[in-house]
Formats: sequence, structure tokens, C-alpha cells
Amino acid sequence: MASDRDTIAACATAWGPAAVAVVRVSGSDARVLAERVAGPIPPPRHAGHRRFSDAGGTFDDGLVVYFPGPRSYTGEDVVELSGHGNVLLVERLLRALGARPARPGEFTRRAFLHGRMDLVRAEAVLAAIAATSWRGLDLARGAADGAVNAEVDALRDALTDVAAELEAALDYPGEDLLVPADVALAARLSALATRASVVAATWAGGKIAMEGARVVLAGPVNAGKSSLFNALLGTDRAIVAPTPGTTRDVVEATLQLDAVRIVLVDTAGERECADVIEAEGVARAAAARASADLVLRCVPPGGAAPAGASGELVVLTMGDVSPRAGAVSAKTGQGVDALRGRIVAALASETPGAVGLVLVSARQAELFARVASHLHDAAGALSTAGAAVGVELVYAALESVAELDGSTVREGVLDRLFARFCIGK
Ligand SMILES: Nc1nc2c(ncn2[C@@H]2O[C@H](COP(=O)(O)OP(=O)(O)OP(=O)(O)O)[C@@H](O)[C@H]2O)c(=O)[nH]1
Ligand SMILES: [Mg+2]
Repeated sequence: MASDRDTIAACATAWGPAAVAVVRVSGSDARVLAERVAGPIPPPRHAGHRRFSDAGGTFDDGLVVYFPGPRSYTGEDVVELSGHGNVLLVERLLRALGARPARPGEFTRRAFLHGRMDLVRAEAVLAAIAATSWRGLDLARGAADGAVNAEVDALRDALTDVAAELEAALDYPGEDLLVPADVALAARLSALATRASVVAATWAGGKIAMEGARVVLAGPVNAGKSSLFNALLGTDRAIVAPTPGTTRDVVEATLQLDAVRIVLVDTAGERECADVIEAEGVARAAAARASADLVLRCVPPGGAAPAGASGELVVLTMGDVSPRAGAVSAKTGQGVDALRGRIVAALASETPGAVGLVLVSARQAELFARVASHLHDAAGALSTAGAAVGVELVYAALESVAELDGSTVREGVLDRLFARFCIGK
């Protein structure tokens, strides 16, 4: 059974031919294991050039750096060996070291377990590796510098104060001051609930900045969806034909618009149809629309333009055939750049900047939403069920706050969180 006490090792750099591959070892045996392969270990935090050998002889050479715990990334003894970036050499080095192979994110998990970073900062590490845009990287940097932690700490302080005041009120039942005090506390709780739900909502924008956005082309058959798909991409990716019902599969391609990474999705046109294959295409199109961050609703000439629903942009197609204000032509390219601008603007409006921070994980958003719901109930309870019920709900909210930075950890949360990391991080 793998344990948090095992000495672990993994390649910390990308797997494949490279100038250098860094193998990281962490745990109480890290130094001894590295010494067996690389000879005498250099003084702490100094690089030493060593030959790497096993029973078969010397197979590589490179730099060795020793970081004694607790002043290391994991808080344990860590040795990093940088050899030549060849998978065969890396595998041999790992075999020679003989430590247990690290699971995804296990080094960062140990950093958390040893108090080197809290869960919000661990997620900032993950975000910094996973971000697909500069905006995502800015958010990851902000989170690493404590932007989310500041919010969590302020919330914890405010709730601890409210809980103390409620407890004090409960200690002196019957005091005249109680009623106005409860009203004031209820107002404070409501304000905190609102703030927490606004913070939770920032994940919509955070997700797009981190993971990119799915933008789905939708509309009736022959609306010019595939043509627009190709025009936006600048390539002839999807099949275009005058036959209605040309597109059946969901076709995806990635493009970078300004700072946002976009997965553009072309789908089958919407119509009632007898053909089983096309019907399947239409069903897949509906599923694609459901998972979209933004839908481009394509309206061909003569089609009635719907009022743009939320999460939708109405796009008037074939502007060269029938000029309408704001129309786009895949044939002449007219309006395509303007459409790119509209897409970026629509996705940016998913990012509420009002609270001055953006969350970097779905887990954080769920917990802030849970806090908001407990506080909303607590505020309500003060005017109906009373302070005793209210204070319990404030404590429930405080528990969710503690889960945010990992002051308390629920079963399975660490496994789930760190499984999203790569091996070696
Ligand atoms: N003149 C002109 N023709 C266009 C334009 N966009 C598309 N078309 C033509 O309209 C027809 C249908 O275009 P597609 O892009 O295949 O339409 P679609 O919405 O993908 O159609 P389905 O896949 O069948 O749902 C083709 O003959 C295209 O050449 C345009 O901007 N101008
Ligand atoms: Mg098509």
C-alpha cells in the first residue's frame, strides 16, 4: 500500500526527448537513494556534477541538488537529479533509485501535508501549469500571491465575529438589545452571503481563462455554419455544400482569439428529419450546445433573427447575398473580424471583475456557493427560528471556509484534487 511516508520519485519534466530531464526524489530516504546512484551528495542547495551508475555501470551524468527538509518544496528531504532528456535514461535512473513511483501531484500533496502550502495555493500551482491563456496565467499568479486566500481569511474573520456575537446574545436571553442586534447581524450575514455568491460566480470567467471556451455554431441547415467555421479558423476544415444536412458529426478545432483559447465547434443543422444518421447528428448538436460557453446562432437571409438569449450571439450569415446591418459573409470575409471581436467580448462579460478576484477551481466555486447558501439561511433563521439555529448555520459556513484552504479536509478531497496534477508535480 502506498503511504504518505514512502520515499517517492518521478520525472518532473515532460516525458520525451529533451535537453534535460529532471528526476525528483522526496522523502526520508531521498538522500541515501540518490547517493547510491550519484555518489557523494553536494552541500544543500548547491549543484554538483555527478556520474549516475547502477550495477551495470555508469549510464549518464548530470547535476545533483539536495534540498534538506523542511526547507524544500515538499517539506521533506528532496534530491533533484538532472540528466540527459532521454526516456530510456530516465527510466533507468528511476529504477536505480528504487523509490516508489510518485502518483500525480504527490509532491504538491506532500507540500500541503507538511504545511508548505494550503489547498488554495496548491490549486494555484495546478492552475499555473494548466492555464491555456495569459489571462489564466495572471489569475494563477494572483492566486499564488494570495488573492483567494485574502478573501477566505476575510470571510473567516467576519464569520467568527458574527458567531461570537450570536453566542453572546444566546448567553443573555431576554435582553432588550437582542432584537435590533439580530436585525443588524442578519443584514451582515446577508451581505456576506451576497459577496460569497458573487465570488463563486467568478469561476465562470476563471474556467474560460484557465481551460478555454467552447463556442458552438448552431442554426438551421444551410445557414452557412460550416462556412463560417472555416472562415473563423482561416482553413478549409469542415465540408461545405449546398445540400441541406451536410454536417452530421460534431467537428472541433482550436483557435486563439486575443488572450482566449477557443474550441470552435461546428454541428449539424437543426431540422426535423427522417434520416437516422442525420437525426443522430442533430442530437449531438443539441448536446454540444448544452455544453457550450457561447452559442453562435446563425441566421441565413430570410430567416427571422431571434432575440439573443443569454449565452448566445445572433450571427446574420451570407451578408454578400443579403446585406443586413452587422451581417457576416464567409465568402467575402466581410464582418468576420468584427465577429471575432464580438466573441471575445461576449466571453469576457462572463468575467465579473467587481470583487477584484477570480477563482481558479470548480472546487473553490462550489465551496463559496455552499458558504453563500448557509449564510443566506442563517440570515433568514435569525428572524424566524432564532439565534440558536442561526449560529449553527454560521458554523456550517465556517466549515466550508475551512475546507477552502484545507484547514480541515474531507475524506477523498485530496485524492480528487491532486489526481488532476501531472506526475512529478
Ligand atoms: N454567397 C455565400 N454563400 C454562402 C455563404 N456561407 C455559406 N454559403 C453557401 O451556403 C451553402 C451552405 O453552407 P454550409 O456552410 O454548408 O451551411 P451549414 O449551415 O453548415 O449547412 P448544414 O451543415 O447542412 O447544416 C453552401 O453552398 C455555401 O457555399 C456566404 O457567406 N456567402
Ligand atoms: Mg455544415
